[in-house]
Amino acid sequence: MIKKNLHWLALALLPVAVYASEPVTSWLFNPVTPVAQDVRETFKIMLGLTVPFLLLPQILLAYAIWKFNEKRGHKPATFHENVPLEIAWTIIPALVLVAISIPAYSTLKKIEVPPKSDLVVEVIGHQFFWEYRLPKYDIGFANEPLVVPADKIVTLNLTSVDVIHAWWVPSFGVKQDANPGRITHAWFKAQEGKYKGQCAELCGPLHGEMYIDVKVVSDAEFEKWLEEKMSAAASAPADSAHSSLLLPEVESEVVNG
Ligand SMILES: [Cu+2]
Repeated sequence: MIKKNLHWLALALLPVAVYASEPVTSWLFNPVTPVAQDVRETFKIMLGLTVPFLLLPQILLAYAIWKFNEKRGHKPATFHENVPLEIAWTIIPALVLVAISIPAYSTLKKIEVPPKSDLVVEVIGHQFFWEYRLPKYDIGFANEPLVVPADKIVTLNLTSVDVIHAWWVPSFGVKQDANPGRITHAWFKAQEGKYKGQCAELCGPLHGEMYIDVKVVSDAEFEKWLEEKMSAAASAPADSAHSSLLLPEVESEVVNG
């Protein structure tokens, strides 16, 4: 009998064991920005606080089905209500929700309020590619990786020329809509590396091909890349120069909080 019980218990505790052994999050992207790290920590806290609410009723239910089975000679109980129990199962989840809201709001604030920007990048969604402009250096390009310096605050001003797109790089914890006629903001401060993303708003038949590549490089590499881009822009015909036509007011709109 005890052996049978242990089987149930082992089965019920399996998700806890899986969660405790870290790899449960290994299928997610590695966080490489402060925001992404906060998002990951918030996710873990939420999972830890909510999984017991999933498990406890299931364990109790399985136990009750086994223990109070009619075949085992149990007569149905006739009691109604249990006020202390009902108060407890209202107050405890309410307190857990309050506990969840603390890291959730502090993470949201971090996402919404960018620190002082080191580099402004205009991100423009097109059906079906991404265009980037660095107004400070008067360069722009499309259909190639965005190159930014490591450990610098990169502010993104996003918009779209046609439909709603969304610039999503999971490792950065950035997922921001790019809306036509509006400018939205996002920011990141990433470690060196190559990161992949994807448009995250269904924008048409080739939406699935709107990949995002970001190369986060050292200051020296970034300077070198800038020089190449600027000399290429200087030698190109005048009409292909990338002035900030779509976003004339963008620089003054940057949040430098
Ligand atoms: Cu899309």
